[in-house]
Amino acid sequence: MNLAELNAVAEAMVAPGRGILAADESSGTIRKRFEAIGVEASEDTRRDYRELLLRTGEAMSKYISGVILYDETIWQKAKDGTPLVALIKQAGALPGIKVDEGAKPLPGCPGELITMGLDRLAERLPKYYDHGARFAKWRAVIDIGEGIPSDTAIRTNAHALARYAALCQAARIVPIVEPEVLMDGGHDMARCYEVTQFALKQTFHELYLQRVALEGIVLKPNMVVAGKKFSTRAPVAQVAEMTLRLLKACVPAAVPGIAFLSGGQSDEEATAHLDAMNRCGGLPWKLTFSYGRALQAAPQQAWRGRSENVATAQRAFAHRARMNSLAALGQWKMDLEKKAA
Ligand code: 5MM
Repeated sequence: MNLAELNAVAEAMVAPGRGILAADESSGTIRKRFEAIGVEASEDTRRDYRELLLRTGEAMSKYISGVILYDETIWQKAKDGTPLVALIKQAGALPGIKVDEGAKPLPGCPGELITMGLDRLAERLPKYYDHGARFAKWRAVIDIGEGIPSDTAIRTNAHALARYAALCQAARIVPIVEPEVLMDGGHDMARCYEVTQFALKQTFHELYLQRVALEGIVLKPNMVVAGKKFSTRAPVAQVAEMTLRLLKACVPAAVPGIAFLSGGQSDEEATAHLDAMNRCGGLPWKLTFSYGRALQAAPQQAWRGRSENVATAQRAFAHRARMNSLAALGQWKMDLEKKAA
């Protein structure tokens, strides 16, 4: 493992004012997203949509440091024959690859999931590296509900994340470590804090046991927010304060950066929370975004599968990328959203 090389990639992923586009929806997830905008999912429509994003010059060259791709996408070519990976590199961003194979039921733990994909991962990683991938992603899914999460689910998922991270670093690929505590339930912020704390503590313990160099990873956590079915939404300042308190207690300073998932927050909430945290300053790691829905909901709505809407969709994507870039610098203002509306 060349730690300097891994560290340089990790630092580039969280460079000031830049963040990650999570465009790695699996075929099932992108089908759902396309259904919502009346688009039939096929290899071609998935390619056309991802090409639209990657050809958004302003977003890709100024605000996006890297793009997480799904296995199908990383091998695809644009309509004119240019490999999609080449579009990313031409814009000055880094190609990344989701290497997990999705979450399956965890035996003995009803309602809980374990992320799959460790078998043959050591053989798959060099192929992605040779094709240009310089970072990877693995997402563990932790649900909060009646009697869950169990210790078993937290520990087993943390172990898998650490095994994945060690394999990535051995293959010269920076692992994005994503233990996602879902915001689907009716729980309050304190419960989110408690569960996320357990997940992060356990994940860093396992990373230590698997001898993962923290200077060569990027952490992708959820923020501390109440479940979607909880009665009230907390003020932005409270989400920022609790999330920072949690991260300071759990994430070693050796980690170059933290790139949040949006997790079902509205576009503006995800931006406002990131901005509020960065305004606090004095943090040992960079804080940026690795958003899927909070970067793509607007361009998907604008596109709706029609070629005549491509330019409008690209403007919508560039706008969200710029707003989140400002938030990563602690320089976002709600007025900027209104002016664009
Ligand atoms: C883009 O969605 C990613 C892939 O999801 P599936 O494997 O379930 O299809 C997802 O992992 C995403 O990268 C993260 O959850 C962050 O996305 P959000 O939308 O939460 O910002």
